[in-house]
Order: sequence, then C-alpha cells, then structure tokens
Amino acid sequence: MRRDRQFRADEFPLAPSVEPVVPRLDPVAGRPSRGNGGQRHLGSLSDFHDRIVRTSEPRYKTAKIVMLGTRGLYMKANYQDLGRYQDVDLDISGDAEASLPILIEQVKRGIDEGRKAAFDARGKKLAAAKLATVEQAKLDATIGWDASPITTARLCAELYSQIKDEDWSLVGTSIGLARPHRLWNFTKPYQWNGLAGGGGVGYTLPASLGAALANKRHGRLTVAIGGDGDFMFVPSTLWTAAHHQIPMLYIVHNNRAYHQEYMYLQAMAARLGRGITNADIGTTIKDPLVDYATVAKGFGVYGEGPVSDPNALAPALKRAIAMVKSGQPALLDVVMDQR
Ligand SMILES: Cc1ncc(C[n+]2csc(CCOP(=O)(O)OP(=O)(O)O)c2C)c(N)n1
Ligand SMILES: [Mg+2]
Repeated sequence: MRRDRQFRADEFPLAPSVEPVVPRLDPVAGRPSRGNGGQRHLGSLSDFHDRIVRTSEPRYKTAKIVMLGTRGLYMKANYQDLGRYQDVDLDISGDAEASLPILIEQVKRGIDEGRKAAFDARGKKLAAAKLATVEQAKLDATIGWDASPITTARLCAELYSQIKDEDWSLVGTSIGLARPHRLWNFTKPYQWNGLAGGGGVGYTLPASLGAALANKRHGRLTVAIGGDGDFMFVPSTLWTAAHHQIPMLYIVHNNRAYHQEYMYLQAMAARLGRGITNADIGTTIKDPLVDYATVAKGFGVYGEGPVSDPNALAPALKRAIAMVKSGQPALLDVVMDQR
C-alpha cells in the first residue's frame, strides 16, 4: 500500500520530534547521554529521548511487491499504516488460501523452459539448505535439555512429538519464540495464523481462542504458547473458552516477567549509567508468583502447573492434550527460560 503523503511529526506520537526533547545529563560523564533513537546535534548539545523510533527502509529495492490477503484492508482502517510497512506495488484484497493456487498456476504458465530449469535448481538448493537448518535446529534443541527452568526448545520439541500425527494448528507463540517454525513441519495454511499486527501484549490469549473457535468445526487440535505477561491482560478469555467449550491447549510461557520490557529497561538503565538493579520494578511478575493453573480452574478450565521439572513435562502435556481432544480447553503453566 502506498502512503499518499508524509505525516507530520505532531500527527504521530512515536515519530522523531523536530523539536529538541529535554536534554538530560549523563550522571557519570556530566554530558548529554545517548538515546535509543540516536543523536541529533543542537549546537553543542545533543538531545535525548527515551522513545522507540523506527525508521522504514524498503527491504527489497528492485522487486515488485505484490500483496495478497486482507492485511491491506486492516492497515487502511488503522493507525497501523504508520507502522511503516513495506510499500507494495499491487495490493490485492482477498482470501489468500482461495486465490493463491490460481495465481501460482498463472505465474507457472508465464515461465519459459530456461527459467523453469533455473527455478528447479534453486528449489533443490533451498530444500537442501532447509534440511540442514532443521538438523541444526534439532541439535541446538538438545542444549540444556534437562535444565530447569525448562528450555523453550524442549517445550517445543516435546509438544510437537505429541501432536505431530494429529491435525494440529498452532495459533499463537510467545515473544520471539521461533522454535516451532524451526523444528515443526508446517504444510498447511491453517497450521500457523501469524502474529499480532500491532505487537500488543494481551493479544495472544484472546486471539488464540478466536482461532480455536474457527478450528473447532474442523476438529483440529489447536495449540498456543503465550507469555505470562500477555496472559495477565485478558485472563477472562478462559471463561469464554469454558462457557462455549472451545478446545484449545494454551501453554503459558512462564518466565515470571514482562521480560521484553525487563530487558529494555536494563539496556536503557545501563546506557544511562544508572545501574540495572532496579530494572525489575514493574517488569517482573513475582512476590507473589501467579498460579496460572488455579486462575484457569477459577474460570472453569482444566489447569495444570507450574511445571518446572523437565521430566514432568511430557506426562503433563499428555493429560492436557487428552482434555483438549475431549473437546475442552486446557491450560498448562510451564516455567521456562526467558527466551
Ligand atoms: C498493550 C501493550 N502494553 C505494553 C507493551 C510493551 N511490551 C512489549 S513486550 C512486553 C512484555 C510481555 O510479557 P510476556 O507476554 O510475559 O512476554 P515475555 O517478554 O516475558 O516473553 C510489554 C509489556 C505492549 N507491547 N503492548
Ligand atoms: Mg513473560
């Protein structure tokens, strides 16, 4: 989608301001500090701002970008336009699953023999590279296999080994959790439904339940992994799951923190020379720890955990999956590595 005009900074709260923001002095060096968004020089001073500033650089400078799907509609209806996604040359609004096979056929028809041979050769190279990547990912997943907190790799490997022969659908992952996409074999469009468009915490639990509802009539085994912080936003989703009997296995990636935020605060505090010892204030979820299984039970949902012994994981997964296969939602609280 093309933006038809540039936005002024005052229309967009996250855009770099053209005016200097209050300069702060570095407590150690006594000079203006470096901010997250880089420095702009204002005479002898540079300003500082504690805000995240994104810039947009087209990733593919020479390619023609065609977008097929409903994301364009969403972006046009939303402030997300300001998220500065890649501009596209041709934006086709439609159901990608229905339209893509026809589009692929048309593209294939337009390919001559020489190009076809080149594509086949490239395909073979990509297949070999993919195989090597999966083998490496499997090897990586064995690191810290018996550790507690349980590694995210072990959780993903154990979960997949129990669902791989089912008609599974992964409808949510916690922040930065790319392991399912490295370790699992995704072959159907509904096996992954993407991430939150706006990156809002509190998305994963309710959005996963929506996807689980869509999967229900097809009898698919819906699984999701969501952050503990994410869970804190709309836990009442579980009541909806129980009330409407929507089968879904929801695994809480319990790292006892809004960890993304925790890391960011540590980074900022370190950069400003303030020390990182207070970065846990408001960013960790402890004192008291939350018992997510009890919360689930309170909403009428099967809940188990916290599971922190890696050897207890497989049997707990088995019980929770059995519950989901009987048509009910189930929550499993797993104490895991931060990432
Ligand atoms: C609605 C909303 N509020 C705050 C944020 C800022 N934020 C980004 S990640 C994050 C922490 C999320 O915690 P959790 O879901 O437990 O994931 P973790 O980083 O611990 O893996 C926060 C608060 C956001 N993205 N969206
Ligand atoms: Mg967390």
